[in-house]
Amino acid sequence: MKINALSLLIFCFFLIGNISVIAQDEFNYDESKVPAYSLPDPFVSQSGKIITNANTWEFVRRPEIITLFEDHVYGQVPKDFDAITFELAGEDKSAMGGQAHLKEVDITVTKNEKQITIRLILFLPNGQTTPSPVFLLINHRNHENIDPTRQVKMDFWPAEKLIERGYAAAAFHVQDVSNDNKDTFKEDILETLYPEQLQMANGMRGLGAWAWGAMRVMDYFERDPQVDASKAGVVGHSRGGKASLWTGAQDTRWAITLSNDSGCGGAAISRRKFGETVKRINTNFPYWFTDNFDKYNDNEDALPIDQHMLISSIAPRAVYVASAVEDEWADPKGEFLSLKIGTRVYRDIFNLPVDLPAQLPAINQPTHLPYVGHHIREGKHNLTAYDWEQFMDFADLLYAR
Ligand code: GTR
Repeated sequence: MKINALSLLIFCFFLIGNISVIAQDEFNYDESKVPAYSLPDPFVSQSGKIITNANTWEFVRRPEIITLFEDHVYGQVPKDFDAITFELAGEDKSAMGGQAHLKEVDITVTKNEKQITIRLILFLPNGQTTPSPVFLLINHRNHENIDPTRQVKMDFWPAEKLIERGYAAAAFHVQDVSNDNKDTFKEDILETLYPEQLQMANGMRGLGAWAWGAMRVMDYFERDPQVDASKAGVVGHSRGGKASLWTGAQDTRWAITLSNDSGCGGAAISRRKFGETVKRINTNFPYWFTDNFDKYNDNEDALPIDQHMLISSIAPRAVYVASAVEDEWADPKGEFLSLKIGTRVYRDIFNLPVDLPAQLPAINQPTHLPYVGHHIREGKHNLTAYDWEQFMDFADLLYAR
């Protein structure tokens, strides 16, 4: 049979048409097609004990939940090392036209005579008589987003605006701890400090490494007299938002945990399978999660946790979930539900006045309760000046209490 150019072209169109049908069918954006699901109960321990008070929450249920997330989702986050040092690598006491004091701090962690260094960029507001509250951004985008020279200024990290409002602006790049790349993610802390983790099915991977990095920055905050470490917020966008939630869930030193458009493996309920799914994220980004997470590809109902319990484990410290209406891939409704259901622990265990609306709130109408914040803004998947303004408004309220 002879294949001429026209029939080849027709065949190609046929193929492309079918591929796009397959691609669209694979992911659900239709609320009526969200499967029925039941969520694991944060208030019942693994041995069946009903958790009713802060003591059993703190000492029984919360540690269980953290271990479940380690074993099934993010992997362990080792905390042991031999030494940590902080070295001022650069300083400008009149940065931002005199408004801020810039410190570039090298945080070096040593284990078994091997070292890695995280470069922290920190702007402190000048003219303060008391230590400054601080926001730390876990930056996974280009380095220019956190430019210490401020020749480049991006809304992704509006350091000038933070300074204007009396907050210290801090950021580090994830590449210092684990490169955001499936081939090279091991090269930093994993191969250097914690190689045994790479052999474990519940070992640390990318997101855990980034959370580890944020914790080392907190180690620094606790030692800098210009920083009020008791008023520190950890912020991340998307993959960074997954890492910030995992940071705040484990490390109780953070006063506020903020996630922006964190989606699947972040704030969104996995069982909803709306937009990005567990299988899709494990396929595209296998190096973010621990190996055991693969067991839940097309099998979300078997997860012993869901993401609402990540929110619960932050209690009673403040938590903020931000979404964008055009970011359906991250499932804004699933992100809100997770916050709504997860923060029942704040109310029922810690007696905090947390009562989120029953339905996903309207666009650009933030809900700022004393310990829980939420907004869904107009626009796409991104971390914007609007998001940061809400984060600061929320922190203003919390810290004024
Ligand atoms: C998307 C990915 C998400 C999210 C995001 C990001 O492509 O599917 O899980 O993390 O990237 O980090 O921007």
